[in-house]
Amino acid sequence: MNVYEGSLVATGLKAAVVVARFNSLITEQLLEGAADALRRHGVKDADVDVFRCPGTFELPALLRRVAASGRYDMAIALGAVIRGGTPHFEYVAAETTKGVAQVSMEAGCAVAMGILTCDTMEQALERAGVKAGNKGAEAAAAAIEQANVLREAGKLPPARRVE
Ligand code: INI
Repeated sequence: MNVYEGSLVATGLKAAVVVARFNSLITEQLLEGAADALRRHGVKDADVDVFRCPGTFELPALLRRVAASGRYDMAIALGAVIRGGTPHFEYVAAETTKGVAQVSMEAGCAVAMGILTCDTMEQALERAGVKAGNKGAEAAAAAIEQANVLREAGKLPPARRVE
């Protein structure tokens, strides 16, 4: 049995972090968590580029452009969608998730989703470093692992045919 998996060693890797400004109280905390995780896993600060967009809805388009640049081993999307009194939450959350998924399938690099979808600001704060970890840091670790396993998968030689 041959098992391929990505390590969490990120020395030499380049990362793009795409952050929504909307609910910046939360998203800036996610960014701090992601930046800290990237640093702790060996990514140099100079190899991390941060891109900001207006809201979570705009994340996939910027993520796509950034991922398509070919400059990065990973692209991490950070946003916070918090339920209000209207169905807007549903639309933003659903379309963004689909958009990020589409980018991840097309991108030549690892794509990770650190987008909170919460009922309340309190829930979001908990997931942005207060009580339930930091989803930005988790997304960064996932991006590193995925970047490394994608690289392993990209090195696979074609199967030899026995005829
Ligand atoms: N954007 C968010 O990032 N989070 C939200 O909770 C949110 N809500 O609920 O409205 C939100 N809306 C803005 C949206 O992302 C777009 O920026 C806006 O619709 C302009 O296209």
